Amino acid sequence: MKINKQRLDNYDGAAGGWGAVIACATQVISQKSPVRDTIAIFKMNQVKGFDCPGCAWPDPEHRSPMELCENGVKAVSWETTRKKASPEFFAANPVKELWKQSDYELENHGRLTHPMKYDIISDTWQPIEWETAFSEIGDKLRQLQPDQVEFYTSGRTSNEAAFLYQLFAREYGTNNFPDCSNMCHSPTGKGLGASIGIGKGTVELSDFEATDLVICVGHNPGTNHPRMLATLREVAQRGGKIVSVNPLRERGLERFSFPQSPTDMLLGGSTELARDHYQIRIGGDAWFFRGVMKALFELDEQNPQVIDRQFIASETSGFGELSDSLNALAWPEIEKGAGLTRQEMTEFAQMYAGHSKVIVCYGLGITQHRNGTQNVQQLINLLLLRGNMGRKGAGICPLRGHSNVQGDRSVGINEAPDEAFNLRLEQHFGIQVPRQHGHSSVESIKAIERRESRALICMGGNLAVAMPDPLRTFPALRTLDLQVHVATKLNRSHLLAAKNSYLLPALGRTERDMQHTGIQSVSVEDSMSMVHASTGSLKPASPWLMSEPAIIAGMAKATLPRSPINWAEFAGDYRLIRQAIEAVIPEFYAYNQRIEAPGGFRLDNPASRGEYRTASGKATFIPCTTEAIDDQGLPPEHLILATIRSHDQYNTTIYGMNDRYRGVTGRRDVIFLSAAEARTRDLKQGDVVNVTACDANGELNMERTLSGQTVHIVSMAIGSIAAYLPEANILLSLDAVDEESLTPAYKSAPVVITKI
Ligand SMILES: Nc1nc2c(c(=O)[nH]1)N[C@H]1C(S)=C(S)[C@@H](COP(=O)(O)OP(=O)(O)OC[C@H]3O[C@@H](n4cnc5c(=O)[nH]c(N)nc54)[C@H](O)[C@@H]3O)O[C@H]1N2
Ligand SMILES: Nc1nc2c(c(=O)[nH]1)N[C@H]1C(S)=C(S)[C@@H](COP(=O)(O)OP(=O)(O)OC[C@H]3O[C@@H](n4cnc5c(=O)[nH]c(N)nc54)[C@H](O)[C@@H]3O)O[C@H]1N2
Ligand SMILES: [Mo]
Repeated sequence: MKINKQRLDNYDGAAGGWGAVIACATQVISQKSPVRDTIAIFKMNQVKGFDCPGCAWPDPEHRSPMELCENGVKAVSWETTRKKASPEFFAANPVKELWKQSDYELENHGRLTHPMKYDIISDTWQPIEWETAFSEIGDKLRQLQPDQVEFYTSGRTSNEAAFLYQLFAREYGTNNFPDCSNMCHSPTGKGLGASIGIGKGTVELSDFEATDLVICVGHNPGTNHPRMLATLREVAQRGGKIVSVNPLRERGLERFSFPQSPTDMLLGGSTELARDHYQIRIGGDAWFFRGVMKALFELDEQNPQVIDRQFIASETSGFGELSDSLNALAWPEIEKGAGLTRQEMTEFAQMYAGHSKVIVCYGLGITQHRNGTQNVQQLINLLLLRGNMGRKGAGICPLRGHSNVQGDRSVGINEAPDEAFNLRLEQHFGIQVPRQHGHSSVESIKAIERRESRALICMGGNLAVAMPDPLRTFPALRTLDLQVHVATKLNRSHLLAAKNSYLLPALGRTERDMQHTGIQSVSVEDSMSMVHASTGSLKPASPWLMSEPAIIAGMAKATLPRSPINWAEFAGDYRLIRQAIEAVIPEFYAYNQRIEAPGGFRLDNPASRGEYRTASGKATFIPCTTEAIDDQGLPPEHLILATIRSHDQYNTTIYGMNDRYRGVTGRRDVIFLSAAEARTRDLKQGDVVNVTACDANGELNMERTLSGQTVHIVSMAIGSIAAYLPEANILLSLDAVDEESLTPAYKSAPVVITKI
């Protein structure tokens, strides 16, 4: 690997611009496939092209052929690379040796080319025939009880593959569906479900054309949803206001130079996005938003127009409870929890009350906490107080993760399915499905740790590395009887090989999926409930690859020999899968016809038109019950750590060693700290420290130390520290989760730093 010179600076450019263009070119060249990439990139997000495997931000209706983004290019060139991890490569590299390599190096060996099986004697992966692999997997699964098997899904899986996958697992007999959304937006599903009756965002792109205020809470679009910057730019250029609530000042929310704009590119122009930045302390959101609401009530005493009582009376329930809960809070407590002053929260409330159409966007800064679900609900409470729901230009916009994580949930990847869904599956397919709820991600790892679960099937992803607490997660996975990984690239989860482990190479989204009825399209759902088709066109990385639906059908046929379902037919014609989805999930009516339309179709979203399918039939204010500041028993010098993504990574996939917008070059061994916290600890820029986790009882746990990290002083809230995932996962506990959704608290680990 070519290592860039290591540097820590202040980046003072805008997001996007020439930096993005240069980064695209560098990435394409490093993956040795400029021609393939160029073809691929021009097909990305186009009608009859493939959906970008990057983020889930929607595409505008009138697509420009040049509408591409730097991190989309990285995701594509990472998949279309000419590098290959072939059987010869595996023969020459025992697992013990591969384990020593970094996550970057493992994936950078290139695309998997053959189905492989782990050979314990030589400690290497060896090629195996597809049919042999399927029949061995089927034999093993038949020897286990269905509830001993975990079926993990990572969110790139298409609707068609995800539907077949849940059908296979349920006919086999389990609801164990750990899913990548359990690690990011399960609090959104739970929180919004209870508040507004649908666990998804309510806005569409056209709402951004009508809004006058966008509040961006705990998300970093410059890196994670770069196409969103074009939308924010339009809002700003129309005179709309954007504010950010984030412990870090993220460059992507400050200024943007649009690579598609000749003026920006040739004249060095840029657009200012958020002008106001509320740098709350990590984990301070529920305090901050309760403070803002309390201030809103105070403003309403002088001007009774501030709170929209008419909307509240006709559309909502729970207003009295919310108001009582805010009355019971004292300002000093709120200020301490939020890390900002009453004055600042009152200013925020005034600004909010001064705008009539408001959208709140949020990301993992809200969800990945012990009170993630309640955090989400405070955002809804704020919106409801001024009737910002169920009308144009207003609403809630969670920034979802993987490009099809929302679709996978919509077609049945759910550990707790409802009875109506179960019955329709049974009626349509003539099978019996289990009623007992299954495991989500954290529960699945704990069941494996207790040796209750004995097999893990992974439809993509890198579960072991994505989960907190490698000291518990890694050894647990090694004890399994069976592991099956359907993947495109080698990663560390694959190296935790168990007795019987299979590595099955899948087609990526850019690649032509030819079945006996012709080239197949799949479909995906974006963050705004739009479902559209995705058709790969590139020659597959190897002739031995199979599509995800075909792999699932192969495993299902081998596991369930008496199944009434014609698995081979489904694998040969994905239109039949879509017909089956439509039969089981009525909102997908006319599925095959509707995905033919350019841009696809929108799934029904009752809350966005003011219909709330909650218990009360109304949009519901849900007060926060976080009683006290959460630092009981912790050492006074502790900080709260958030794990975050660099600009050169996609979850556990590391594309490079830079984090351009935060001024980090050539390295990842960095912690982010404010000047004030550094001063208190007698630290300066470039000092090297160890970071140690505090246990549940507040004591330091030296075993959980991330050592040798370099201090990078940035504009950041007090009491807070940030470091990159997955390196910092050693500091996270598998037991620290949002109680309602079981999402790990990836952004609130108490730690102590010591200079070395
Ligand atoms: N290029 C790229 N794109 C991606 C991904 C990727 O890794 N790379 N991942 C995809 C996935 S799966 C997901 S889920 C999304 C994630 O997208 P984001 O939600 O943007 O994820 P993060 O970068 O983890 O964190 C976002 C922000 O939360 C802030 N933050 C940390 N703690 C707090 C807090 O307590 N309160 C508040 N208000 N803010 C806080 C951080 O400063 C950071 O700016 O992006 C998707 N898109
Ligand atoms: N500390 C910390 N940990 C986190 C987070 C955090 O903020 N902090 N964020 C969490 C979040 S939001 C998420 S979503 C999870 C992500 O968890 P996962 O979804 O499990 O992980 P990824 O890193 O996205 O998975 C990368 C692997 O997916 C495989 N892959 C890529 N494309 C395809 C494909 O088309 N088909 C198949 N079958 N396989 C493919 C490749 O083999 C690649 O190695 O991580 C979580 N982990
Ligand atoms: Mo995610």
